[in-house]
Amino acid sequence: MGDAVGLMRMKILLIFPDVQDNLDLFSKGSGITNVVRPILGLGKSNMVPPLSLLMLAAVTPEDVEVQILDERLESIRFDQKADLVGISVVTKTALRAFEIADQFRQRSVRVVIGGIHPSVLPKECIQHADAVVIGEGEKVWPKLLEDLKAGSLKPFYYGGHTNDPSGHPWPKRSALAHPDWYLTTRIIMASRGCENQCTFCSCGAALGKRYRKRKVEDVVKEIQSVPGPVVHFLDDNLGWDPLFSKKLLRSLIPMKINWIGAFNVSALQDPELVELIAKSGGISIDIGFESISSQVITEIKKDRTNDLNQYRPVIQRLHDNGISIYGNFIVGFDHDQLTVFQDLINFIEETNIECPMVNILMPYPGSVLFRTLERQGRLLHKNWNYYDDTSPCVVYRPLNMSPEELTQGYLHVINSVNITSAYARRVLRAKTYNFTSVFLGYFFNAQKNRAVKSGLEKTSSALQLAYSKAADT
Ligand code: B12
Ligand code: SF4
Repeated sequence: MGDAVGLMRMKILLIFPDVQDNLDLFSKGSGITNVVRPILGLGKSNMVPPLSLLMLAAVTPEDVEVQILDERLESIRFDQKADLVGISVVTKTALRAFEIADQFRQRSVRVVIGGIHPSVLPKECIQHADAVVIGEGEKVWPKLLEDLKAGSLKPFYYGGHTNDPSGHPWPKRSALAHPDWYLTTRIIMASRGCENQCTFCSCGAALGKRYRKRKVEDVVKEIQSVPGPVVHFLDDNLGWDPLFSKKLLRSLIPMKINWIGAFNVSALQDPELVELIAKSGGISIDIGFESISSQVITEIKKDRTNDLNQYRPVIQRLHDNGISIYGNFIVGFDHDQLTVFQDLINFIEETNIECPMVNILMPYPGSVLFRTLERQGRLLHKNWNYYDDTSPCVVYRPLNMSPEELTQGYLHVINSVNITSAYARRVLRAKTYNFTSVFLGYFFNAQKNRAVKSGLEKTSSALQLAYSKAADT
């Protein structure tokens, strides 16, 4: 394994593993999307390509051949020639990533693993890899490749979370085997990191707690260079620095684009910002409401951005400006009672949030929540396949309800709010009629409903196991 790679042109294969991906609008197998996809020319499509691998491809030296294989779109040929395989891993894909890594290593191909899961659990991941990258990849990747060439690959590389993203090259979209199979490759990250420290969230372990911005001019140029129907900003929070947000939005106005992105509630309290969102082509905004209980907001340390009294005015302001809402909510917090489900349904119906994204609380490794539940002995298992916040599977023991009650309550919410008739009703009332956002919203709601049902079938045996374990203890 320590051999130097020869003088031939080095070939790297970067892999994004497949597991059922509930948030991807066009994931395999949905009846209506199968009909609509070819009409729209989308092929066998998923929503967006993996930015992590596009960034690694961008910092790969020119003399190295690099190709991105998205397993969600095509199968892996394990007999293909590669000097190195790099795999990007979130917790939900960890076990599949290990299988892929093991297969390549059996064929003497060296494997590097990176992403949020290995950054948090490097010792677990090194069991299946020749090297693990902890933190961001841009700075260490070229060094790692040099070490590989010299035959001195190290087990761990530390990329940190403080790189200045304005120094990064643009994502290398040409490394994608099938760019036209995605809904859009116009994915843009204008900033990195989030300074909030919400206890359930593991974003800090992924891109750090320091908010770092790119130059607005550079972001604008990147958008201009990529065609596509809609720009998808992948930033954790586009609203953290209002001066930066407003400068960016003003620069987008002349471009006449449609875009979607995430903002926090407190940023959206500013009417000027909301007007700029509308003028610059913001059609749907993703908001982390998380809960409508003040006790929960305090429990999860989200008071800094989430003032419950502002939820309704902010929603109204967005709707008045023709902007639709992806509203994120979580059920199963320690302060949640059995009433949480119906309360949430009522709130969503009253406020007409078009795309409610209600999930069961998921203790992702890297979050404060994970460490707390582990310490309290409340994790039911660590089978990463079920660490998926859009699945109906509960992986911990909730405080005021049983895991089964949490699953049933969650299903009740999904079956009430993510059905097409409820979606249409909310859009009509909110009067947010932008064609693209209505189209995306329709698929989002349908997909969420379908994904939960198929997830339930797949996970029912695991659920039974987890629930009986919970009942025993
Ligand atoms: C945008 C986004 C999405 C988008 C797009 C995902 C995509 N196709 O790329 C959508 C909405 C589709 C999505 C889906 C999901 N997401 Co998401 N997503 C994000 C978000 C906001 C940004 C990800 C991103 O593009 N970052 C930009 C790139 C450049 O950073 P990066 O991915 O971390 O990669 C860097 C390093 O990690 C490292 N690296 C990464 N991979 C590799 C590989 C190698 C070989 C090397 C050397 C280095 C390396 O180098 C990269 C460059 O610096 C993050 C939050 C965050 N702050 O990270 C959540 C986040 C990654 N998502 C999360 C989750 C849970 C999911 C879903 C599982 C949700 C679901 N239940 O379906 C799915 C899984 C999708 C998948 N298969 O990965 C969690 C993961 C938590 C965890 N521990 O697993 C995060 C952290 C948010 C959270 N709630 O905490 N997601
Ligand atoms: S939930 Fe949102 S605001 Fe809270 S830490 Fe995560 S990214 Fe930041």
